[in-house]
Amino acid sequence: MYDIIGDVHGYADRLIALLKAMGYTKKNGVWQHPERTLISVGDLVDRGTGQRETVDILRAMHEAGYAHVIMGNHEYNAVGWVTQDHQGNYLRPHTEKNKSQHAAFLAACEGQQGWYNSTIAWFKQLPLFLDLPELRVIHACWHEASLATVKPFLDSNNALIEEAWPLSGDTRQALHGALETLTKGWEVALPAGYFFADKDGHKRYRIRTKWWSETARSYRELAVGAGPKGALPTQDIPGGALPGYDNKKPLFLGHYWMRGTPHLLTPYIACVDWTVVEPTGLMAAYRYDGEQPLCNSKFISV
Ligand SMILES: [Mn+2]
Repeated sequence: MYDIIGDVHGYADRLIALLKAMGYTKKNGVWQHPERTLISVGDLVDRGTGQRETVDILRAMHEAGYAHVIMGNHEYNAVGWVTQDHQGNYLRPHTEKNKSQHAAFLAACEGQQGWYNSTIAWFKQLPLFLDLPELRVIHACWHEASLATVKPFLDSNNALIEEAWPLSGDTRQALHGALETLTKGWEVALPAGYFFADKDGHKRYRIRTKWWSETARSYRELAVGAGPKGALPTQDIPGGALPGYDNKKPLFLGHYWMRGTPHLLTPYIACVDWTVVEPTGLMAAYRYDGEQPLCNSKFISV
């Protein structure tokens, strides 16, 4: 069965510790388990000191058939950093904010042009999601309408086709919004005058939502992740309706900077990103053995 691991963000030492804790061993240079397949929810890069090592570990596992790796928003942005639209603009604008978010990866790639080119090419081949018989995996938001929008732009492995990349930055195209939703989540603009500062001190005027929630209605209840919740309005989000989830199969996500002891979001949804990037955070996984609903006791973390 499957071990689904959270965002690594270049913390290769924590990744290795988690692999060891789950009984994986390194043979012929490749981490592997005799009975289990690893699944990474993406976000391999940015922030930590083991950028290249993280990619090398997971790419080797992927290519040897011991792991699935899907695209996180950081891989999506890494491709966009070096890929231009039809007007010659980078898909990921080279602003100071974007540059600082990507700095650890770019620094690790300095003088490593061959490795960098090869890694970007590999990122482009990563599927946006997995829909296996037993489970689904996506980085941020399983949204049927967005999945339908991107479908004509996907290859048989659910990776974006080459022609889709230059179009993906065009905010007038439905493709752009759909990719943003799938990889970055369902975001909602705050009412005029409201903002919060994220963990890097950048002002944010939109919140990431608990898009799966069937009960929460207000901005404050629906906000997920970093940011002082107390600063958010208690009024309901106008129009209200969030996509929700159909619970047809267990779903695994990364992305959300969860804090505390790993636990399920709902009986059918597990986020495996428990914020390894912070000193008190965890590198976590969910060890899936076919159970429905999911179970809090199946999390493991280091
Ligand atoms: Mn992440």
